[in-house]
Amino acid sequence: MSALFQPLALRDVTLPNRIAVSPMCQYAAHDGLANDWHLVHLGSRAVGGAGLVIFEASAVLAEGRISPQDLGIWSDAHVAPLARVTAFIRSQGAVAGIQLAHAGRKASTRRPWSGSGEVPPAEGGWPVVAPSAIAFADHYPQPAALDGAALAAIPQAFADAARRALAAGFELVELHAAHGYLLHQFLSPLSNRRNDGYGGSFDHRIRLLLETVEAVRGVWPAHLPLLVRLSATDWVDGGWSVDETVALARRLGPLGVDLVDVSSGGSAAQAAIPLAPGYQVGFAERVRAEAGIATAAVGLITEARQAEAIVAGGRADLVLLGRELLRDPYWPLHAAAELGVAAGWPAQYLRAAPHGSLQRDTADYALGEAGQGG
Ligand code: FNR
Ligand code: 536
Repeated sequence: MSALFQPLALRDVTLPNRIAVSPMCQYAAHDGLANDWHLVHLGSRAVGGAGLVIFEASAVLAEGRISPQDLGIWSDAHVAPLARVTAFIRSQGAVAGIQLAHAGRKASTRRPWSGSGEVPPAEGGWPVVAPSAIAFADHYPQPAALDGAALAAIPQAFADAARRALAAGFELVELHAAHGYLLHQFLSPLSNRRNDGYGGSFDHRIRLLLETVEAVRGVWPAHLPLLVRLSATDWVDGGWSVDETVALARRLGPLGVDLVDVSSGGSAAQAAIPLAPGYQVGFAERVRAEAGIATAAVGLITEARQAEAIVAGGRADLVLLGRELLRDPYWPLHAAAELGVAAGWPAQYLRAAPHGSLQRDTADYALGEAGQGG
């Protein structure tokens, strides 16, 4: 029996397996609106057998976009184009989730294939905000410190976005508090130098995230799951640490967070990250064991047996794949075949399914006619 292909229940939502599409910016939107690219890209991965498809970082405010081409959910006009995509994903038996995000000081930057660093105002760039007025790196925008009404508006913006996500047909929301974006900027002492109630001590640095979780949980239905993505470590001395990640995760469960998606990095441009297969899995394992909350593992997970071992070994409840699912949208169907599990091949593709991975009720049709036409 495969652990990877066991369903996972999160509140009233049951993921059909433990394989999720990790959120990945496509830099393909105009005015934040989903379009045919998102339908085909995300839809293909639902066809390919992922149990959960998490839409890319979607900006809760226009100024929270990483690039001008980011997906957004800052207005009601964003709902209908997203709903077209979630309806297709659901029709394929997958669950649609969305990552809600604000880029903070890493906003208003060029998409990767159009150079790097700040988009100047003349080219449509905008002023950016952060916990403190410290730029991420050379060629990044100089942020203004968030204060007063603009700071109070952040949890509200995430809550408004969650309400729109529900209207758009999403069954799962993930808050992006990783990779050096706004919520992570508050967590990390590298980017948060405030001396008010939102900076300094651990309790003060985690406050904006906790308030955001509470605001979102207040509007996101009790029967639907809420996830938070964290960077477990900044990978530099004096930065956010794995111990702090565990302590934070202990606080998230009681506020109604169902699963912590454990990534790393993004706070410090100069960090040296020891990349290796599954290099972040140990963090998910620690959070799961020490904070008593479900976790997702992500990062250089590319092999079926590797993913199976992570779940079977109790190191994480869910695996997220990013780049491997860009290379091969049918990775989950191939993984099922490799693990000898019957997988949900789309009826339209049954004649191409390997014999071992057919479900009993479809085998007659798929294997009929000795593989010739018919
Ligand atoms: C990413 N990643 C990412 N992470 C995130 O939390 N929100 C996002 O929108 C994006 N966008 C994004 C775009 C692209 C093109 C890549 C390659 C990556 C990070 C991604 O979700 C994942 O955590 C990492 O890529 C590590 O997993 P893999 O790719 O090694 O499986
Ligand atoms: C990878 N990226 C993450 C993005 C978009 C750009 C690429 C995101 O989270 N929206 C990344 C991984 C880890 C740390 C920083 C960046």
